[in-house]
Amino acid sequence: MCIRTLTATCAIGLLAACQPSGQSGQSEPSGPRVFFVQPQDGATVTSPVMLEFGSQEFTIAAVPEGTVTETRPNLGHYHVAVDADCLPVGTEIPRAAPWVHFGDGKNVIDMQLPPGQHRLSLQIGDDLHRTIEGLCSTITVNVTE
Ligand SMILES: [Cu+2]
Repeated sequence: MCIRTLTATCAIGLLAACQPSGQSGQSEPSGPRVFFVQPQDGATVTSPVMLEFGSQEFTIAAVPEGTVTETRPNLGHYHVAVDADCLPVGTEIPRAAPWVHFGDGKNVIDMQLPPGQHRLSLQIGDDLHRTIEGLCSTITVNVTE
């Protein structure tokens, strides 16, 4: 929709519809996705680190109470892991370290992290905590004392 010469105009009026391609080597396809609102990828932070998650074209909801036997379509909750990668599609996310489930539908946590460089993976799981295609994002942060 927006050609390159109109990028400045687009940035003002049509930010959502016109994202320059090739930014930092990553294109951002449209469609459902999850991302860290903060911290930024590559950020230098101090512990505890406030993590905030966001989603686009996907609904975040708490897992229903009681025994859950089926999932609701296009709906899920966040999971975050420290120094771990995204799990393959369809995997049940372990209810154990390094994974933390946000089954209550929350999107923030103050996380204690030891100094050094850490990889943070944010991944959506459905009501049965199973991963969904394309809904994972990994960033790296540097924790200083
Ligand atoms: Cu879960």
